[in-house]
Amino acid sequence: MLLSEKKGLIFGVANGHSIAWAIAQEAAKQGATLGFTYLNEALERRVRPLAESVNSPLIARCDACSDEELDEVFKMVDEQWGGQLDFVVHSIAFAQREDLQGKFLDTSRDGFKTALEVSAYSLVAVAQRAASRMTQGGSLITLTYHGSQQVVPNYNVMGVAKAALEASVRYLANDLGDQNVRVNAVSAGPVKTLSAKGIRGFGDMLKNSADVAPLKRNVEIAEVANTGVFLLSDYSSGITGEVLYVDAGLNTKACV
Ligand code: NAD
Ligand code: 0WE
Repeated sequence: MLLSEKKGLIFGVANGHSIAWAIAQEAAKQGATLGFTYLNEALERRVRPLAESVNSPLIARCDACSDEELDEVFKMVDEQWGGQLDFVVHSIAFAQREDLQGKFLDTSRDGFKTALEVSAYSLVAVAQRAASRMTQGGSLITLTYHGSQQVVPNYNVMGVAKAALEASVRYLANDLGDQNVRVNAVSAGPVKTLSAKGIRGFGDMLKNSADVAPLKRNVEIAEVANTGVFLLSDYSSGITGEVLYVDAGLNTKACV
């Protein structure tokens, strides 16, 4: 088993369709002990049974914009796991709905701040608290999307937030390398999740992506999860500061 003896925190499960949940399931299968956070009471109802199904007693509410709630989660790690932490899955993103349509040009100051704080700074805030507990080395992963590199219609401020997130992965990897804490991102192709559901035209996008991608299909959520677990495991011990695409090859294609 790839993750036996390892303990990890999973941020970003909303329901059974979340990418974070797919990673958690595979991590549990590979022997990891897991802790889960959820954003609010509404999601607690969904996350608690999922966490219990993989025997995780560590479940905490955590809005990644709240330093107090973040501190509380890591206090639970200290109390329940004696401060031992081996990995973190960061799978959090949010932009105001009105900023995921129309022109990026129209992004408000407040919308920009929200998207960048929730989707990019939250990784820094998590890394600050996780790294000091990763005394035997560790691995942090986050989820990103190609809209950080090229213009994807309507992705708008989220593309800018993902560019900040990917740069943060490189800077964090450099800061934490000397304690053998690795930081990487998985760049997933489009996957039908709660976050994707609200997006107009997502169905057409899935269809088009499958036609264009070298593998002539969309990526499966389990494939994203398997790569996530690889990056959490010692099999990836030489990889840090990297953005690894799991998108059936879609990012390699030019639009001609
Ligand atoms: P999802 O809706 O299941 O997950 C998003 C999570 O972010 C939710 O659990 C939500 O509660 C959490 N979140 C939002 N604001 C938060 C806050 N302030 N504090 C704490 N948590 C907060 O959707 P998903 O598709 O699984 O998204 C997970 C990650 O994968 C995101 O970073 C997303 O950008 C990325 N991603 C998704 C796709 C896709 O097509 N679905 C593709 C590439 C990357
Ligand atoms: O990162 C994402 C989506 C993240 C997301 C989704 C929502 C929907 C609901 C962030 N904030 C919100 N806010 C809401 O109110 N993806 C990679 C999926 C995605 O979203 C798109 C995409 C793809 C792909 C938006 C436009 C175009 C393509």
